[in-house]
Amino acid sequence: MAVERTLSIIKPDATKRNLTGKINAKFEDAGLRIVAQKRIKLTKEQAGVFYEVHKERPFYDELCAFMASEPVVVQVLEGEGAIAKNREVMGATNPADAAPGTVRAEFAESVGENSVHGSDAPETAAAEIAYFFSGLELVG
Ligand code: FUP
Repeated sequence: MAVERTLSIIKPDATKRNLTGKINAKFEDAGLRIVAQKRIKLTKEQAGVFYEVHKERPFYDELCAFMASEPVVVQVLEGEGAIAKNREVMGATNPADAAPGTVRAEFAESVGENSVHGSDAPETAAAEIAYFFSGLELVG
């Protein structure tokens, strides 16, 4: 399997509870390498652009407000099959459905406040990485 890069976000519910290190440990234990990382505070507009694909969904407004409510940690994870591996480590969107040991099973508070985001395909990974990082910031 090819080495990939994927965009990960540690969301406001998790940064607020000081869980960045615990979540990063799960990524690293799974063989994912954090090749770029920064803590930023999004505006609601910036969150809205990031989640544009969900614009028509009933939860869009609440989602954007939540993502702008506290700092987030945006990061690029690298590894063999990193996109699927990261989603495995994250667990299902709704923590009630997330497998034991996954980030969302252990830390997420609800389907909306679910601690982490991870890209779902190579095309979205490339676009999402470019939204937050310049090439100079990616040090593999
Ligand atoms: P995921 O790829 O697992 O993050 O899930 P989605 O792309 O389906 O959803 C993106 C985000 O929208 C979720 F992380 C949280 C939010 N969401 C809700 O708030 N309610 C829903 O019913 C579904 C998603």
